Amino acid sequence: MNIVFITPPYGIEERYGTKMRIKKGFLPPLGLALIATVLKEAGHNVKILDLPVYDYTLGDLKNILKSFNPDIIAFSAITPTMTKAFQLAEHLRGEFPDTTFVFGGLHPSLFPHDTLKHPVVDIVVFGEAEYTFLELAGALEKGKPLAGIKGVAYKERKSNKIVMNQPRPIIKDINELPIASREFFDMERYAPLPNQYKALPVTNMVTGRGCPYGKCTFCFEAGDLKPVWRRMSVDRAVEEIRYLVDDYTVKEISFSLAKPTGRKYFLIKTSKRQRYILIILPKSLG
Ligand code: B12
Ligand code: SF4
Repeated sequence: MNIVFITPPYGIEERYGTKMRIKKGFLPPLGLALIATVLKEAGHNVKILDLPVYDYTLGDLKNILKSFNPDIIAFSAITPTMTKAFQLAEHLRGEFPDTTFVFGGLHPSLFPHDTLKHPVVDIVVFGEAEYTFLELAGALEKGKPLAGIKGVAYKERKSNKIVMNQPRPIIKDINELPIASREFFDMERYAPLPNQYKALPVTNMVTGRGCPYGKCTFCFEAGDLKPVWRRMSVDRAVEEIRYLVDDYTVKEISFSLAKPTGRKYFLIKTSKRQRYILIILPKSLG
């Protein structure tokens, strides 16, 4: 199947309420890259359009999509980008009447029912989506029913009734996931904010999910749906660092975690005695 993932445009001005025109501050959306990697390994044709790093007009976007001829257009959204995701989907719906419109990401995961109430949305994938999306794409390809696919909510075609399937259990061991392929991105378009790195090329890694503290009441990481805290193994992390150094000659890595860490190093908890290993990225791993 031809599957395209879209993140709505969301500039630094909107993110931080600043009037400064800053072109940096964007990092590849690795959640999407993981889903795309899993789908590609299963034989699907996948594209990611991370709109914050492009200056496409709506016309450009439509042309790109038309030449890709998508069976599924999948929108990724967090709460601040939901309105834009809906607007974009509304603009595209008329041009792609036979394409399935899927919504996923943090906000649709928290509010799948509300998201589906919007007429433009066909299906919501809630929670971690690597395996859910793979199963969903397989079912859509073969025209199979969606009932029973864990982690999926959808509108029934005839009645328009919203159906919520069971949630999918979390991925207990995140080391089983493939390395998120960076081939889906124009890597040179990405860099953190200017005061957050020293040398280019710089990129990001996500070495865990959830938060080990999970107690701050204002935070998603501490809410009813808080993700269970899981870490990547040292071996798996080093494997990904090697890939980034060898294939993309990166000089710095920003480790993105909910847990407070800094750039260029990360902490791994080693034992119940609360010991930590500090890993500092060497100049060369070769
Ligand atoms: C790393 C991170 C960042 C990095 C992003 C790096 C990157 N591009 O990947 C940086 C520092 C750049 C960042 C920026 C921002 N972030 Co942030 N970030 C996170 C953090 C800590 C981890 C995200 C992550 O990588 N998770 C691991 C990956 C594998 O999961 P994922 O991305 O969610 O993707 C999975 C699923 O959600 C799903 N999925 C995702 N998209 C889609 C799409 C479809 C179609 C489908 C089917 C499934 C699907 O499948 C993926 C694989 O399982 C989260 C906390 C969290 N627990 O999510 C906050 C979090 C997402 N960020 C948040 C916010 C607010 C922001 C900013 C708006 C902050 C700001 N003012 O600038 C910006 C927005 C940038 C943007 N355009 O998205 C909030 C969102 C709150 C909300 N209600 O929406 C969170 C939850 C933090 C918090 N605790 O409140 N962030
Ligand atoms: S991510 Fe930060 S704010 Fe959220 S629960 Fe963890 S420590 Fe608290």
